Amino acid sequence: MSDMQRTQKKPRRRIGAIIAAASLLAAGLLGVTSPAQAASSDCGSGRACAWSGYDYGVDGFWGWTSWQYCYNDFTGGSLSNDKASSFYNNGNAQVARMYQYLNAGGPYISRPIKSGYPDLNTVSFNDRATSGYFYNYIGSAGTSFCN
Ligand SMILES: [Ca+2]
Repeated sequence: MSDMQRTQKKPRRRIGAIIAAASLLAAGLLGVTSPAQAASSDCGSGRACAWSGYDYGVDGFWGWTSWQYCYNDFTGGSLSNDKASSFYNNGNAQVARMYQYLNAGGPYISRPIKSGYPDLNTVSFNDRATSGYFYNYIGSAGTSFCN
């Protein structure tokens, strides 16, 4: 990469950060209840859900997915793997996790019931998730029960 390309890239990154900060501020001004409402309308009670876009929405190309117990591999589904940007646990009893690799492999993120991450960048997990589980079903990872 030439020096010129490098200097051209920096301002663009800064503008991106400013836009991100501005949209976080706008989201705050609109009220903290809106992401939860979006989640509860899409994500059925007792399920954990992951969306391709931020704030529990789709990104316009990829979709979203949900599971009642566990889901070994998002690949081939409407969300697909390495696409999740938001995550909500609408379960009624257990912590929900998403893992970076299939069959509960690699690093993971967790949410207690009735809570989520509207932006998975905040936990360094954007576009990384490949499998998802409620806590009591992690032991079933890799079995056909979770396919
Ligand atoms: Ca995404």
